[in-house]
Amino acid sequence: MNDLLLRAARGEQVERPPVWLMRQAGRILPQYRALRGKLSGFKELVETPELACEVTIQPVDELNVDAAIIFSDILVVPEVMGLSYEMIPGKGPMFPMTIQQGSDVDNLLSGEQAAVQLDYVYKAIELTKQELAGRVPLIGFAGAPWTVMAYMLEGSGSKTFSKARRFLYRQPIASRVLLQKITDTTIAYLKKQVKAGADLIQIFDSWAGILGPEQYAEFSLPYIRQICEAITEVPVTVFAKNAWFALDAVGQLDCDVVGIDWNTNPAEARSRVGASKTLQGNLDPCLLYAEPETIQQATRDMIEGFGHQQYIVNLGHGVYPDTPLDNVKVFVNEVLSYSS
Ligand code: 1CP
Repeated sequence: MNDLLLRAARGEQVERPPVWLMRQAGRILPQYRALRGKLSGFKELVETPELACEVTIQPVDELNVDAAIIFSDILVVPEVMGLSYEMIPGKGPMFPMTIQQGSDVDNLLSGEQAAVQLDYVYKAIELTKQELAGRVPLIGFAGAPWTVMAYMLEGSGSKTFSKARRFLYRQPIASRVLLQKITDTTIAYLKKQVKAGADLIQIFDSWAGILGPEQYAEFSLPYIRQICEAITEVPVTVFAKNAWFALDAVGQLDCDVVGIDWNTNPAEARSRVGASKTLQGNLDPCLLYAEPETIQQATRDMIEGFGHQQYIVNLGHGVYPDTPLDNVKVFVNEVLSYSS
C-alpha cells in the first residue's frame, strides 16, 4: 500500500513528498481521449461506475502518481438538488434552469434526500477501491458551497460571476438559505463518499478569489467550516483558489491540508497558514509547457521552498488539457526520484 499521501496529509514523516495533479484524469491522456470518443458525452462517463473507475485509474497506470481522484464533477450536487447540468463539448457546463429569485431556493432538495441520488458516485468509488487494491489512496471531492452556488446562479462558467455576486448583495437571506442547503447536501454526499471508500476529501473553492475578504468571511468560510467539522473520518484538503487574502483563516479551519495556487509563494503560504497544516501545490500549470530542464528545476525549487515534510506536490490549479504528456511525466518523475 502506497500511503504517502495520507501520511503527508496527517503530518507524518515521509521518505519523499507525494505527488498527484488536479485534473490528472482527462484529456492529457490518450487512453482517456480514446474512451471518451466512443461515448455519447461526459455525463455517460461520470454516471457509469465501470467507466468512471477506468478513467480514474488511467493516470495511476500511466503517470505513477501517488493518488487517484474519483472521476466526477462538482456539478453533480446542484443536479440532485434540482438544477441539472449539460456538458457542452468545447465550451463547458451549462444549466438550462438557474436560480433567478429568492423563492427558487425553496424548491431545491437538500441533505440526505438529495445525496442518496448520487449512488453512481458511491458505486464508482467502491469499484475503484477494489480495482486499486491499495496501490494508492483514492481522493473524493466536492465543490465548496460558494463555488457551487456561483454555477447555480450563473448557469455556466463566467469571467466575473456577476450574477452570483449580485445575488449576495440583493438577496443575502436567500443566499444564506441556499448556501446552507448546498452545505447540508455536501456533508451528506461526502460522508457517503467516505463510507464507499474515499481515503481523503478535497473541497474545491475554485471561485473563492472573486469575493472580497468580508464577503468571503461571510458567504464562504462558515460553510466550508461546517463541512470540515462534519468530516472527521479521513483527512480533508481545502483549496480556495486565489483567496490569498483568506489563507490565515483557512489555516484556522479544522482541515489537514491547505491547497495553494501559484499566486502565493511557498514561504508566504507557510507563514500565513501556520505550522500545523500540510500544504499542497502550487506549480503554475503553464510551466508544464516549458523545456524539461526548466520543469525539473522549478519542481526541485518548489519542493525546497515548501520543505519535503508536511507537503504534497501538485499544480496550482488543474492541468491544462493540451499539456504535452511527456512534460507531465517529467514533472512527476522529478518528484518520484527526489531524495532530500
Ligand atoms: O482528474 C480529475 O481531477 C478529474 C475529475 C474532475 C474534477 C476534480 C472533473 C472532471 N471536474 C472536477 C472538478 C471541477 N469541475 C471544478 C473544481 C476544480 C477546478 O477549479 O478546476 C470545477 C470548477 C468544475 C466545473 C467544470 N466542469 C468546468 C469549469 C467551467 C468554468 O467555470 O469555466 C468544466 C470545463 C467542467 C467539465 C469537466 N469536468 C471534468 C472534466 C474532465 C471536464 C471536461 C469535460 C469533457 O471532457 O468534455
